[in-house]
Amino acid sequence: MDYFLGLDCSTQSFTGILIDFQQKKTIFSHSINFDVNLPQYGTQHGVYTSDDGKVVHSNPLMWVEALELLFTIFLQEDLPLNDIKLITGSGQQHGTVYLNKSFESTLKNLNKEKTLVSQIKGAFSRETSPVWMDFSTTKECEEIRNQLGGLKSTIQITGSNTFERFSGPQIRKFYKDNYDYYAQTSVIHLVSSFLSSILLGKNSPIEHSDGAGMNLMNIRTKEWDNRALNSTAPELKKKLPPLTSPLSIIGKIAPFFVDRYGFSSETLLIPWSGDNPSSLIGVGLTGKGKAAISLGTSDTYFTYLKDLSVDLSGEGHVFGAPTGDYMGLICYKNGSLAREKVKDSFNLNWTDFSNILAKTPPGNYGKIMLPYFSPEIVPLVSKPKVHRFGFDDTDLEGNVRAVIEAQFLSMKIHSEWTQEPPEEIYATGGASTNLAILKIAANIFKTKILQFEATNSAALGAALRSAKSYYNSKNQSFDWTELVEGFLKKEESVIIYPDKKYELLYNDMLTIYQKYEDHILRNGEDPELSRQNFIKKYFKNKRDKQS
Ligand code: ADP
Ligand code: XUL
Repeated sequence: MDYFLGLDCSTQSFTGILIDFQQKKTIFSHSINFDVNLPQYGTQHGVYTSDDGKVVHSNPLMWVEALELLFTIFLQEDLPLNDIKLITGSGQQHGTVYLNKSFESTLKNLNKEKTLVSQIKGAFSRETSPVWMDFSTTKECEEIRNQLGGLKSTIQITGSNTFERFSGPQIRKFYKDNYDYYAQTSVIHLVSSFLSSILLGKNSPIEHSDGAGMNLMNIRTKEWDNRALNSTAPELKKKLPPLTSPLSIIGKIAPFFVDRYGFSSETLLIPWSGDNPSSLIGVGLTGKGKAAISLGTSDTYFTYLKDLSVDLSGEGHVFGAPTGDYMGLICYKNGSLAREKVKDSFNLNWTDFSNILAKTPPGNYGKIMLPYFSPEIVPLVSKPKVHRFGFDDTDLEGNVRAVIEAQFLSMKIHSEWTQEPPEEIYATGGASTNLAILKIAANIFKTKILQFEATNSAALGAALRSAKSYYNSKNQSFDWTELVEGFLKKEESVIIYPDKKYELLYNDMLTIYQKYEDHILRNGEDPELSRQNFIKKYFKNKRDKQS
């Protein structure tokens, strides 16, 4: 029996998916929600946020406890853990974990009678971990970018501009603000490589796909870049684990897990990756002409890239792909939590929210929102503020449709650098269950959208990466597409087609939306007249609803 386990430690939850490769099916899937199942850590949406919203951390011990809880549930469910051939996982990208010199020795001497949490809690040189939602390193971004020779040169070296959430700027801030603790740090892990180390029982390497989200790895050579390291913090190379390719086998599962949970001592491991690269596999984006939207805590839009092509405007990123190629990605901070803000401000549930989307018209009577509920990554907005044109915050229907239209108008505008318009878009993440949201996305992108049954494509991607690596090691190579397709069952997915009758309307709305971004963010001309003309053109018989 060839079973593979895929894990994913995302912002709000920790998921495990066990697949039976021969039967091409998922045999067990379960998520631990941090706020609900581990309330003792006191997180909200999986994180701790400072009053000004800029500092956002999480608790690495909570992630470890979630892993233990999940494995305990596996035991209770009597899953065939002994038959799992290979395990890997993925983690929310960019977040960093700071460990002291006791980390590795602790991992090597774990006692199966005690919990992991109780044994590793003394191994951190920083109690909490900055995560991808953190926005507190603008100064450090500027310092590193200048050291690297400016915007274009930074992008050419690392694949991305410096971003507040990226690991390099975060590490620099820690070094500057807490030098003593930085000095006591023996190893700095990503969320992915930290959890990979726990399963391995020693420090795990960082793999290329997630390493690309640090502003520290050279995107061409896939090695640590000395210029980037030196621009970030002293002695950094000594504190980083080595880099490795995504499918390389890094060892076998640590004896602790064999003794405590009944895994086979022969279970192989490959390094954990970032959640978006893992989703690339989990939605089957292994060829050109397709794109995916992941509507989780963050909203991301990503594509597979056969060849390296960077975004010199500085908004997008190029990460490694688990296939050994590349992926292009843009990330929005105002994803699910912005949608939830609107939903909660009117005391709605998701069904009410969807019903409103279904009954309000595309174009929203010309009501336009720039939805910066919190600082935004794309376009860069440091000071949160929600801008509304043609309505106010008491307009229930207007706000519900405006937030969704704004999110996809922005995504369409800012994703254009990644490739030619895709032929189809795959949707994943918690909000991808919402067909009313996907319908708007399909109309704005003018592209059909496929909704899969599994919303956690990162964990599924991890299980599939495990299978690919295992069969490679047995010289029984499967083509990625062949490997993935059996699991995704595209023929059973729900397809949402764009409605041709809204093509023109959304073309016009895209132009107006872009003008509003220019107006608010770059002092561009006020597009009020264009908005009024839009209202006249599309809603002339509904004057009572206009403003
Ligand atoms: P992450 O992996 O980033 O932790 P998920 O992909 O699990 O997040 O998505 C969680 C989010 O999904 C929640 O914050 C919630 O807002 C959103 N969500 C869940 N159900 C729906 C729904 N029916 N419609 C819209 N959004 C939803
Ligand atoms: C991607 C990003 C987020 C996190 C959390 O660059 O910051 O999507 O990976 O999921």
